[in-house]
Amino acid sequence: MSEVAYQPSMLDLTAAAPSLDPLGGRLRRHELSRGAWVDHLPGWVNGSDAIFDLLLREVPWRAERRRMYDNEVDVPRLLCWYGPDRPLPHTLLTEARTVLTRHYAAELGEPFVTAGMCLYRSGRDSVAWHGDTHGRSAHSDTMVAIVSFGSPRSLLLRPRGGGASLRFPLGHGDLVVMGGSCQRTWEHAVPKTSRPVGPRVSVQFRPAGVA
Ligand SMILES: O=C(O)CCC(=O)C(=O)O
Repeated sequence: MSEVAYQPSMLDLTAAAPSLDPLGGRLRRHELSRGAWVDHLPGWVNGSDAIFDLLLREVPWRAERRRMYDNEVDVPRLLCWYGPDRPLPHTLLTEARTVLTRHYAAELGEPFVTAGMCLYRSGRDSVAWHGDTHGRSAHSDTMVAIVSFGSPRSLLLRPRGGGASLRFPLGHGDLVVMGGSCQRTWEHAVPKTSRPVGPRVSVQFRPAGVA
Protein backbone atom coordinates (compact mmCIF):
# COMPACT_ATOMS: atom_id res chain seq x y z
CA MET A 1 0.00 0.00 0.00
CA SER A 2 2.94 2.33 -0.54
CA GLU A 3 0.94 4.33 -3.10
CA VAL A 4 -1.75 5.22 -0.60
CA ALA A 5 -1.13 8.82 0.35
CA TYR A 6 -4.11 9.93 2.34
CA GLN A 7 -4.68 12.96 4.53
CA PRO A 8 -8.02 12.58 6.33
CA SER A 9 -8.58 16.21 7.19
CA MET A 10 -8.26 17.27 3.54
CA LEU A 11 -11.47 15.55 2.52
CA ASP A 12 -14.31 16.04 4.93
CA LEU A 13 -13.80 18.77 7.46
CA THR A 14 -16.93 17.97 9.50
CA ALA A 15 -15.49 16.33 12.60
CA ALA A 16 -18.95 15.14 13.72
CA ALA A 17 -19.75 11.44 14.09
CA PRO A 18 -20.58 9.87 10.73
CA SER A 19 -24.25 10.06 9.76
CA LEU A 20 -26.48 9.61 6.73
CA ASP A 21 -28.59 12.28 5.08
CA PRO A 22 -32.22 11.29 4.43
CA LEU A 23 -32.60 9.54 1.05
CA GLY A 24 -36.03 10.95 0.27
CA GLY A 25 -36.11 14.11 -1.81
CA ARG A 26 -32.47 14.58 -2.83
CA LEU A 27 -31.84 11.21 -4.50
CA ARG A 28 -32.04 11.92 -8.24
CA ARG A 29 -33.06 9.21 -10.72
CA HIS A 30 -31.56 9.12 -14.21
CA GLU A 31 -33.57 6.90 -16.55
CA LEU A 32 -31.30 5.17 -19.05
CA SER A 33 -32.47 3.04 -21.98
CA ARG A 34 -33.96 -0.49 -21.95
CA GLY A 35 -35.25 -0.38 -18.38
CA ALA A 36 -32.00 0.65 -16.74
CA TRP A 37 -31.68 3.54 -14.32
CA VAL A 38 -29.17 5.18 -11.97
CA ASP A 39 -29.96 6.98 -8.72
CA HIS A 40 -27.33 9.49 -7.57
CA LEU A 41 -26.96 11.33 -4.28
CA PRO A 42 -23.75 13.29 -3.75
CA GLY A 43 -22.72 13.68 -0.10
CA TRP A 44 -25.04 11.03 1.38
CA VAL A 45 -22.59 10.22 4.18
CA ASN A 46 -21.53 13.01 6.52
CA GLY A 47 -18.28 12.69 8.45
CA SER A 48 -16.83 10.23 5.93
CA ASP A 49 -13.22 10.76 7.00
CA ALA A 50 -13.52 8.47 10.00
CA ILE A 51 -15.02 5.70 7.91
CA PHE A 52 -12.50 6.05 5.11
CA ASP A 53 -9.63 6.03 7.56
CA LEU A 54 -10.96 2.87 9.21
CA LEU A 55 -11.57 1.13 5.88
CA LEU A 56 -8.03 1.85 4.73
CA ARG A 57 -6.54 0.53 7.97
CA GLU A 58 -8.82 -2.32 9.05
CA VAL A 59 -10.17 -4.04 5.95
CA PRO A 60 -7.97 -7.07 5.12
CA TRP A 61 -7.35 -5.92 1.54
CA ARG A 62 -6.22 -8.63 -0.87
CA ALA A 63 -4.50 -8.42 -4.22
CA GLU A 64 -5.94 -10.76 -6.84
CA ARG A 65 -4.71 -12.08 -10.17
CA ARG A 66 -6.82 -12.97 -13.18
CA ARG A 67 -6.27 -14.73 -16.48
CA MET A 68 -5.90 -12.58 -19.55
CA TYR A 69 -5.44 -14.60 -22.71
CA ASP A 70 -2.37 -16.77 -21.98
CA ASN A 71 -1.14 -14.72 -19.03
CA GLU A 72 -2.02 -14.04 -15.42
CA VAL A 73 -2.16 -10.35 -14.56
CA ASP A 74 -2.68 -8.34 -11.37
CA VAL A 75 -6.21 -7.07 -10.83
CA PRO A 76 -5.57 -3.30 -10.68
CA ARG A 77 -7.20 -2.65 -7.29
CA LEU A 78 -7.38 -4.40 -3.92
CA LEU A 79 -10.50 -6.30 -2.88
CA CYS A 80 -12.39 -7.64 0.10
CA TRP A 81 -15.75 -9.43 0.18
CA TYR A 82 -18.21 -9.24 3.08
CA GLY A 83 -20.78 -12.02 2.78
CA PRO A 84 -24.18 -11.85 4.51
CA ASP A 85 -22.90 -13.11 7.88
CA ARG A 86 -19.68 -11.15 8.07
CA PRO A 87 -19.96 -8.02 10.25
CA LEU A 88 -19.18 -4.84 8.34
CA PRO A 89 -16.17 -2.86 9.55
CA HIS A 90 -18.15 0.26 10.57
CA THR A 91 -21.64 0.54 12.07
CA LEU A 92 -22.51 3.31 9.62
CA LEU A 93 -22.10 0.82 6.78
CA THR A 94 -24.51 -1.54 8.51
CA GLU A 95 -26.91 1.38 8.91
CA ALA A 96 -26.46 2.34 5.25
CA ARG A 97 -27.35 -1.19 4.15
CA THR A 98 -30.49 -1.13 6.35
CA VAL A 99 -31.54 2.30 5.08
CA LEU A 100 -31.03 1.24 1.45
CA THR A 101 -33.00 -1.97 2.02
CA ARG A 102 -35.86 0.02 3.54
CA HIS A 103 -35.82 2.73 0.88
CA TYR A 104 -35.85 0.30 -2.06
CA ALA A 105 -38.07 -2.40 -0.46
CA ALA A 106 -41.06 -1.90 -2.77
CA GLU A 107 -38.95 -1.82 -5.96
CA LEU A 108 -36.36 -4.44 -5.05
CA GLY A 109 -38.45 -6.79 -2.94
CA GLU A 110 -35.46 -8.21 -1.07
CA PRO A 111 -32.70 -6.88 1.17
CA PHE A 112 -29.19 -5.79 0.28
CA VAL A 113 -27.04 -8.39 2.04
CA THR A 114 -23.46 -8.49 0.74
CA ALA A 115 -20.81 -5.79 0.58
CA GLY A 116 -18.01 -5.96 -1.95
CA MET A 117 -15.18 -3.53 -1.21
CA CYS A 118 -12.54 -2.23 -3.60
CA LEU A 119 -9.54 -0.07 -2.84
CA TYR A 120 -8.21 2.02 -5.73
CA ARG A 121 -4.74 2.95 -4.47
CA SER A 122 -4.08 5.64 -7.08
CA GLY A 123 -5.17 6.74 -10.55
CA ARG A 124 -3.45 3.65 -11.93
CA ASP A 125 -6.07 1.41 -10.32
CA SER A 126 -9.30 0.90 -12.24
CA VAL A 127 -12.05 -1.49 -13.24
CA ALA A 128 -12.70 -2.23 -16.91
CA TRP A 129 -16.07 -2.18 -18.66
CA HIS A 130 -18.35 -4.88 -17.29
CA GLY A 131 -21.80 -5.61 -15.88
CA ASP A 132 -22.31 -7.48 -12.63
CA THR A 133 -23.75 -10.49 -14.41
CA HIS A 134 -22.73 -13.35 -12.17
CA GLY A 135 -25.81 -14.95 -10.68
CA ARG A 136 -29.36 -13.71 -10.97
CA SER A 137 -28.39 -10.35 -12.44
CA ALA A 138 -27.58 -12.20 -15.69
CA HIS A 139 -31.31 -12.53 -16.39
CA SER A 140 -33.27 -10.51 -13.79
CA ASP A 141 -33.54 -6.87 -12.83
CA THR A 142 -31.74 -6.03 -9.60
CA MET A 143 -29.82 -3.25 -7.85
CA VAL A 144 -26.23 -2.54 -6.94
CA ALA A 145 -25.74 0.37 -4.50
CA ILE A 146 -22.28 1.95 -4.30
CA VAL A 147 -21.05 4.22 -1.53
CA SER A 148 -17.76 5.92 -2.30
CA PHE A 149 -15.08 7.19 0.10
CA GLY A 150 -11.87 9.09 -0.54
CA SER A 151 -10.60 10.66 -3.73
CA PRO A 152 -13.21 11.40 -6.37
CA ARG A 153 -13.26 9.08 -9.39
CA SER A 154 -15.62 8.79 -12.34
CA LEU A 155 -18.09 5.96 -12.81
CA LEU A 156 -18.79 5.61 -16.55
CA LEU A 157 -21.82 3.82 -17.97
CA ARG A 158 -22.49 2.87 -21.58
CA PRO A 159 -25.16 0.76 -23.26
CA ARG A 160 -24.09 -2.79 -24.11
CA GLY A 161 -23.49 -3.04 -27.83
CA GLY A 162 -22.43 0.59 -28.21
CA GLY A 163 -23.50 4.14 -27.57
CA ALA A 164 -22.38 7.27 -25.80
CA SER A 165 -21.15 6.89 -22.26
CA LEU A 166 -22.44 8.76 -19.22
CA ARG A 167 -20.23 9.94 -16.38
CA PHE A 168 -21.19 10.02 -12.72
CA PRO A 169 -18.67 11.66 -10.41
CA LEU A 170 -18.18 9.57 -7.27
CA GLY A 171 -16.91 11.73 -4.42
CA HIS A 172 -16.35 11.26 -0.69
CA GLY A 173 -19.61 10.00 0.86
CA ASP A 174 -21.55 9.85 -2.44
CA LEU A 175 -24.18 7.23 -3.27
CA VAL A 176 -24.93 5.72 -6.67
CA VAL A 177 -27.49 2.97 -7.21
CA MET A 178 -27.62 1.09 -10.53
CA GLY A 179 -31.05 -0.47 -10.97
CA GLY A 180 -33.54 -2.12 -13.27
CA SER A 181 -31.83 -3.92 -16.16
CA CYS A 182 -28.60 -1.90 -15.73
CA GLN A 183 -26.31 -4.88 -15.07
CA ARG A 184 -27.42 -6.74 -18.22
CA THR A 185 -28.17 -3.94 -20.67
CA TRP A 186 -25.46 -1.44 -19.70
CA GLU A 187 -21.83 -1.73 -18.67
CA HIS A 188 -19.91 0.34 -16.15
CA ALA A 189 -16.23 1.13 -15.54
CA VAL A 190 -13.94 3.22 -13.36
CA PRO A 191 -11.16 4.21 -15.78
CA LYS A 192 -7.56 4.93 -14.90
CA THR A 193 -6.67 8.58 -14.63
CA SER A 194 -3.40 10.45 -15.07
CA ARG A 195 -4.57 13.06 -12.57
CA PRO A 196 -2.71 12.78 -9.26
CA VAL A 197 -5.53 11.23 -7.22
CA GLY A 198 -5.26 9.61 -3.81
CA PRO A 199 -6.94 6.38 -2.71
CA ARG A 200 -10.61 5.64 -3.06
CA VAL A 201 -12.72 2.91 -1.43
CA SER A 202 -15.92 1.69 -3.09
CA VAL A 203 -18.47 -0.24 -1.01
CA GLN A 204 -21.02 -2.08 -3.16
CA PHE A 205 -24.16 -3.46 -1.55
CA ARG A 206 -25.94 -6.25 -3.46
CA PRO A 207 -28.85 -8.62 -2.84
CA ALA A 208 -28.12 -12.32 -2.35
CA GLY A 209 -27.04 -14.16 -5.47
CA VAL A 210 -25.92 -11.04 -7.36
CA ALA A 211 -22.22 -10.46 -8.05
O1 LIG B 1 -15.53 1.26 -7.99
C1 LIG B 1 -16.73 1.18 -8.11
O2 LIG B 1 -17.49 1.89 -7.47
C2 LIG B 1 -17.32 0.19 -9.09
C3 LIG B 1 -16.94 -1.21 -8.72
C4 LIG B 1 -17.47 -2.23 -9.66
O3 LIG B 1 -17.98 -1.93 -10.71
C5 LIG B 1 -17.36 -3.64 -9.33
O4 LIG B 1 -16.63 -3.98 -8.40
O5 LIG B 1 -18.02 -4.45 -10.00
